[in-house]
Amino acid sequence: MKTTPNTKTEITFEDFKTEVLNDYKVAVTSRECSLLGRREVLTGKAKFGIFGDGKEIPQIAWAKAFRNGDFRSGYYRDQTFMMAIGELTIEQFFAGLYANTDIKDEPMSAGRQMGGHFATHSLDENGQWKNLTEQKNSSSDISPTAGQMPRLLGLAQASKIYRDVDGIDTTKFSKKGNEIAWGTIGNASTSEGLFFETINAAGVLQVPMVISIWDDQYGISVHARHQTTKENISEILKGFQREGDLKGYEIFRVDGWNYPELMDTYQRAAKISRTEHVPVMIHVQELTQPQGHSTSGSHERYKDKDRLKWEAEYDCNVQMRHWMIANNIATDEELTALERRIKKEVREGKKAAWAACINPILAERKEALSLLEQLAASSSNGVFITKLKNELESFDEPLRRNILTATRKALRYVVSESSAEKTALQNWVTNYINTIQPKYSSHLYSESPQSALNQSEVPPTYDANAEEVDGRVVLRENFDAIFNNYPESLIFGEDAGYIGDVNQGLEGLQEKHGALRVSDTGIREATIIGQGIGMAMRGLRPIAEIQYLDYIMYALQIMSDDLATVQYRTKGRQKAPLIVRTRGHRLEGIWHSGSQMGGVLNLIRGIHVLVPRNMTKAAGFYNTLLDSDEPALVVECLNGYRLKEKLPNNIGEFKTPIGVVETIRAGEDITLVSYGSTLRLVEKAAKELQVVGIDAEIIDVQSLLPFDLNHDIVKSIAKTNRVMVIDEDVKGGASAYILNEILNTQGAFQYLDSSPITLAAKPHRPAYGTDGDYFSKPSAEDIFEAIYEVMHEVSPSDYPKLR
Ligand SMILES: Cc1ncc(C[n+]2csc(CCOP(=O)(O)OP(=O)(O)O)c2C)c(N)n1
Ligand SMILES: [Mg+2]
Repeated sequence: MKTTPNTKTEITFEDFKTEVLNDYKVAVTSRECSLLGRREVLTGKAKFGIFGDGKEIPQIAWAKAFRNGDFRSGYYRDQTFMMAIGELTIEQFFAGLYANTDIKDEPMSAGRQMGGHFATHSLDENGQWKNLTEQKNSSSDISPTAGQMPRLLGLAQASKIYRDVDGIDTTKFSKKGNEIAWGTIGNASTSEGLFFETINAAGVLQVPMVISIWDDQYGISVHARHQTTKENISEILKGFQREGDLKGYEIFRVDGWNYPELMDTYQRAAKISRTEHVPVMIHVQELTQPQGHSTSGSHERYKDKDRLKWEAEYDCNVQMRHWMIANNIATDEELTALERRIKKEVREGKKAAWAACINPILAERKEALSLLEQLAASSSNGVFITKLKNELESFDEPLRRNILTATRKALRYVVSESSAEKTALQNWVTNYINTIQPKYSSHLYSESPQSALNQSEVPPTYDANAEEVDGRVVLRENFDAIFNNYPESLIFGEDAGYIGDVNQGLEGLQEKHGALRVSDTGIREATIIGQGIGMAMRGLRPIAEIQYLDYIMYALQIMSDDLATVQYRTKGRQKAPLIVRTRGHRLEGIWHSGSQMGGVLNLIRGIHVLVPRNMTKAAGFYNTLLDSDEPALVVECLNGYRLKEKLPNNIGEFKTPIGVVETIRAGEDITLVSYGSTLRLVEKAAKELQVVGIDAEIIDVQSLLPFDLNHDIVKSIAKTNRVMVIDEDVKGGASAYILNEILNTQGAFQYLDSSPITLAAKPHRPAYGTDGDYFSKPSAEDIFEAIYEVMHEVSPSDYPKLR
């Protein structure tokens, strides 16, 4: 069904006709899918539908300019484009609508995302890179409007890096940086900050990015007058137009129903962007929504008669049809016949997709029904079980939920019976859940051999007379080794380039490794992450630096919605092994001492969260991560850069393992669990406690996500029978997460002789100054007294009340 870009320089009118007719065929096929798709939702076979109707013709033009190796980062309106590049068949379109969980039938997300969220496979079934230069690529869509923009920047920047940085093996990723990253966004979504942040950054970076704005004047029901100044996005972005030596954008404006002009515009845009690495904006105006926004409502509620009339007339497919007839490409009758054939084809495709989706479930139900029947025959509660069976049998279109509801409930009726039939059903249910659950839950993290969890520890080693250096020097030496060992690695962030980061962990490295690999960025945290996501998706190994943990809030949405879900939402067919480097915890005041770890932990499942207590540990984490294929956040201790550490002699080689805790002090009376900067206070308190006869064991968590995979903490608690978790987050934040892991996941409750305690910061933001810190975060005295109090409760005579 693909469009066939004509590469011959001279074509006959017959060739031209064939090509145009084929384009029309794709547009009409896509439209039929939208129309029938909506019906499938309204009749209940599919849950929700959001379609590409009214945006077909510009996408045909775009597809013709799109080449192998190029990338798309778009949104839910792009089904025609996906069809035109040959990456979405009719059957796959409906498989997405039905949430078919088989990735062979539903390659976009294996049913995890609603229809209209498109993707191609960058990885094979073993999680290894395919050759991206030999295929057309689409990064996987997300629903938050404009959330596709930050990633788009990185996808485009990768071409620049591949073109301009020597020494990278580009075989699978780039041909001389000639790839364009193509973005799409709706007119209303250009109101989002992420859009403006990305547009500015791409203008600064001068990357090959072409962004199409599909303008249908609405964002659901809200008209452009409430969205965009002057109701015209390209008008207000005019200042970005490049002029003479002043670099900027090339901006085009074109009507979305004008087939020949669209063809011309997209070819011109591609040429400029591909050869000159200039960002291009194409404002595609006068588009329509023939069926309204989505299946959730009708547009007659908010569009007046004139608008609806205009939309019917300027429907891009209708306009193309007129143009074809006017230019003798086809007759009305020929087109009507073609449209009829397509209607039939789409109906058949839909039927086939439904069969592929429902047949496995019907087979599963058959097994369940037979087991239920046998159980009913053997049970004294047979009547009730038969009722469940009949109910399950009555569904014309059963869900897996129906199968499990019936079988699980049936087991309740035989709870005090014992029979072979019961055992058979018990085993079947357990097996069924074990087989089906991964369809919905696999690939939150990498399941490939390069998973971070498969990396083993390589301890740092030291010369006998190893030098004591500032912590930042360990990091700097290690980053230097990383840039030597991994030509595809690069780091960027605010002040990360010229001065080598605000704490000098990259001192001198820009001079050594070049301004493309160690670079300064604008102050724009979300798109710093986006740069990283996009480049990581194209085979590079970016390290994105967020200057302070406090400011990760600006980036957290994109980390949560995009980065954390890449593997999950593609069922392991795309990855973005981005390392996010930041620094945090104790320094000064409300905006430079944040410890919003509870929020971070809860929002970014899918990204490893590592909290090294010193710079050697941090460097070891970077080394581990670069040998793995997963994203991670590394939070360095803001107050640790000037503390002395011995310089290892195996820089660039030692590795801190992920998900492994370290006992940094052995003790008998209580287990203290903490991480990062707080550990130094915990160690101080432990020393002072020793003086009064309390012997504390200290465990450094190091890795919050994943958490203590070997369950070493519970082993310590089995010995001490007491536990306290100490951190700088608010109560109920990270300390609650840690305690839940210890008590529930590790089952430590059974060993406890005292109530488990969490010691955290005050609920307000940390106040400025040394006393501000003392009265906001747990101090060594707070820690001492909290532990002493536990021991006082155990033995008031040994530990009389302090105050
Ligand atoms: C961040 C965010 N806010 C709100 C929504 C709900 N929403 C989905 S689509 C949409 C309107 C988008 O309009 P526009 O960008 O013009 O695209 P169109 O659907 O018109 O093609 C809204 C508000 C969302 N998905 N994400
Ligand atoms: Mg719109």
